[in-house]
Amino acid sequence: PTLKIRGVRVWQGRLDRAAQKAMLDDIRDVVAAAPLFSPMTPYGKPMSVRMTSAGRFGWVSDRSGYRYSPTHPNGQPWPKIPASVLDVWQAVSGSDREPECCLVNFYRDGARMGMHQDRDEADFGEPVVSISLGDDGMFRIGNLTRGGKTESIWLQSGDVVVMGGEARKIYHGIDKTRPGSSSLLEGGGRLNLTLRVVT
Ligand code: MD3
Ligand code: FE
Repeated sequence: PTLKIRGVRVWQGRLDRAAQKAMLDDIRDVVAAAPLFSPMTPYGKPMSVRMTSAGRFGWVSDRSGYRYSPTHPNGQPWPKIPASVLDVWQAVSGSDREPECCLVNFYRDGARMGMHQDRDEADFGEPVVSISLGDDGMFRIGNLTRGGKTESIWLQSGDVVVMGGEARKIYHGIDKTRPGSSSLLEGGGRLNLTLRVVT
């Protein structure tokens, strides 16, 4: 990794422009098969980040709460995780399992993700791998409990982040994006792919 912050490993520039474009094409196919939606929080307010998934399970949230589901809210199974994305997992995760969920987060201008832990998965021994595409995103890294001092870094298109071991349960979030910072996505915005073993 080019950077290690509180156990979070960051590979800056892990994907070159050609690899980013190829992956973006694959994600376009995923989004065509499983359209982005605005998950409803249990409080009844839609999230500002739009989402979809690929893999055996996808992350959904509605008035009855959030959970992993084998189907999109439209009732269809999720598309397969693209090989270009699986290759990154193989290269950096150190896991001998395959990811079961590729969550696709799409940030348009003003979208953000509040500080949270990823704790809906059965095995915290399995890492989470994140791939950033498009506009820069300000990633905030906190602690194992809510609150306390935090550190922030800008994630750029092509950066890969791995949360394993202790870091797996750290509070984290995306404060903002930098609109117009990347020309990768035709209409602008930031895409983040997170790979997880769920069961
Ligand atoms: C640190 N997504 O989908 S990815 C999420 O950029 C999520 O869309 C952010 O947090 C995004 O849950 C951040 C980086 C990330 C993902 C999972 C983590 C960092 C993490 C799990 C533990 C610690
Ligand atoms: Fe998260």
